[in-house]
Amino acid sequence: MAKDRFQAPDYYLIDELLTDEHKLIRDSAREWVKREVSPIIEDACQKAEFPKHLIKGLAEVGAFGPYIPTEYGGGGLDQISYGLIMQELERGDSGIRSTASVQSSLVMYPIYTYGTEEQRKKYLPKLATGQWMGCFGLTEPDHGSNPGGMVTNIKDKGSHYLLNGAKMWISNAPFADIAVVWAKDEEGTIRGLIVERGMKGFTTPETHGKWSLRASATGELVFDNVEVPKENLLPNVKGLKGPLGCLNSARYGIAWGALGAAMDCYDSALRYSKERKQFGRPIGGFQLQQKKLAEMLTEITKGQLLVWRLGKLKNENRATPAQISMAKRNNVYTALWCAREARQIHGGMGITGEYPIMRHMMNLESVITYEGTHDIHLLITGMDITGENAFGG
Ligand code: TGC
Ligand code: FAD
Repeated sequence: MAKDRFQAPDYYLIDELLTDEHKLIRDSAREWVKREVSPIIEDACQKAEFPKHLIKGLAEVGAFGPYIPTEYGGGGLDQISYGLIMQELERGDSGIRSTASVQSSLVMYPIYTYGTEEQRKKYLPKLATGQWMGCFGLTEPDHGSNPGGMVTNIKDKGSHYLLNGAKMWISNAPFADIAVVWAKDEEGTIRGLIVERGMKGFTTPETHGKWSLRASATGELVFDNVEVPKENLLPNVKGLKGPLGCLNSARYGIAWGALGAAMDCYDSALRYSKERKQFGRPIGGFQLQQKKLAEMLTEITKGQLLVWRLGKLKNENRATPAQISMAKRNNVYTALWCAREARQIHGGMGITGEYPIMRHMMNLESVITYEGTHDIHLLITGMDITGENAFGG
């Protein structure tokens, strides 16, 4: 890949809405991505390998549990800081942001929010430093958009729970030390458990052949009569609202993250349009290319304002799940659309690994599906504004 010359677009001077601390956090994540991610990411994607050596650096830039209190090893930061870190990581690659999203919002968040004090102390500091990595098992082969239908189950055996079932499409599964797993108890109530690698009957086969998120490891979680100690149950939540509460936090991070990918595509396309000449002039001088660039910047700017406002609401505990759905849906779609426009501006070069465009585009095909599909988020908005449930069933 060519040298990383990224310059972030900020058409509406949104920097002025950020504190000095926000900018410091954002800039250090940006520098780290330029130094550590950009030089190796194309190769990692081509080889379909998760660059595990980045875990230490991710912890050092505060990507693991930015908003978890410092007494548990987290960053103690606000929600806008969290968003900015996700934006910068996904500017590098969606798979790198995915690793951090899962660790922060889908593993540390539920342990912090639904766990006991002992669980917080045992797991959170090690997750914050990346000494332990986690994954989140909600989706099953037959239950994706409808996780409430899950069949993975636990039975109370007195001294322990007996866990059976399978999860699929699980980010970080192949190398995770622990998994936060959602399963139904004998009454059919969804409960969360912490399952540790090494427990007998627990395996994590890797999913191969992906054309998307190739620098992120994806796998299954298979539970064959796994004996999970009772102290590994997350006691403070019951029902689907447990996993969905985690998703609110992760979807919020993705709304910021996807903009990072969009900004990278725009920046690369703008530079290319000034440097590439056809018919004796830079292609940026043609109206058709200007239309693409102007519309990309317009959509990015709208997305930036959306997440900034959402972050303010989230800091005040006023962001609703439906508002988060709107931002996730809009910003991921914006990013995918920008990637497609940028790909055209780069002409044939746009399909090569010389530029980040095609990698972002393929990654975003997963991002638009995971954490609730584009359709599901529209239905969440539809239900919120009409009061009518159009999910069916
Ligand atoms: P429904 O009857 O509407 O709700 C059941 C209970 O949950 C509550 N609830 C929420 N609570 C917190 N946050 C939310 N966002 C919530 N949405 C609903 C609700 O109030 C109710 O509570 P209670 O107390 O009455 O029991 O549930 P439903 O079965 O009709 O399903 C609703 C639906 C479709 C919106 C939901 O299930 C959904 O969002 N589906 C999409 C599934 C999804 O997003 N899966 C993501 C898997 S994880 C992942 O993709 C990680 S990728 C990570 C990476 O690599 O970055
Ligand atoms: P389905 O639910 O089968 O949907 C198929 C199509 O039907 C979609 O277009 C959908 O929008 C549409 N559809 C479904 N229901 C309706 C409806 N009611 N009305 C209209 N249209 C509908 N999950 C985890 O638990 N943990 C992870 O870490 C994780 N990581 C992932 C990583 C990757 C790379 C990918 C691709 C997925 C990951 N997922 C993870 C799973 C992801 O959350 C699911 O793929 C997603 O929720 C959709 O489920 P599905 O793939 O089963 O699609």
